[in-house]
Amino acid sequence: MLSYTFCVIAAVATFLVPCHAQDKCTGILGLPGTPRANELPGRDRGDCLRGEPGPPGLPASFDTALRKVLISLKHRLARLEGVLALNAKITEVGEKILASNGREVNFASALKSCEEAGGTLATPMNEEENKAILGIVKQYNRYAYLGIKESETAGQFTYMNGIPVNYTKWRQYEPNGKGTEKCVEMYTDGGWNDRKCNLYRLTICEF
Ligand code: MMA
Ligand code: CA
Repeated sequence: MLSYTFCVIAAVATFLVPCHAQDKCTGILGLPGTPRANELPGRDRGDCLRGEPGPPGLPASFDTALRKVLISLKHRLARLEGVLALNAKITEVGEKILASNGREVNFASALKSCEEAGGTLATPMNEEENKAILGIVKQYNRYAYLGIKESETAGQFTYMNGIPVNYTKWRQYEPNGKGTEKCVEMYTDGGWNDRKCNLYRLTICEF
């Protein structure tokens, strides 16, 4: 697969960058050289003349073996996800996986435990994700902190990376903290409220 990808990129690059000076063949790597028995193709300088064959490669059978490994890993992952979803340990929404440890802690601790697990606090980017997070909020019947914070400018809320939110689900009259409630909690109806960051709220992470 990788050698194929490389080949395509090299071919396109060769197509896009015509060679003007045959004596200055210093361009990008070119099309593969002719493979010898039990070797992967070498790589020549495709912007100009065919170059030297690449160094001896791995057996072509390696590619087939890697495909098999990938297929079995996919199966294994699908089964693990099935088990976790069946036991309501994870929720999959689009490309995201949501999970809670069931703990209620302050905002900083919730964020820390999500990050230590390789994720971040659940951050709804659209209605579908908000509903998926709401499912977990309802499961535990506890309000949850979201991965959203108020910036230095009161009333302006951003994702953890500082980018302003572009989807919101504020409840009526929210946000009303005007700089005094810098975190955001999700209620059991899915609506949002700006709230102080030192309360005990359900930890929901996204991965
Ligand atoms: C009310 C409402 C919220 C605010 C909290 C703070 C219970 O909800 O005014 O917007 O965040 O009070 O306690
Ligand atoms: Ca509020």
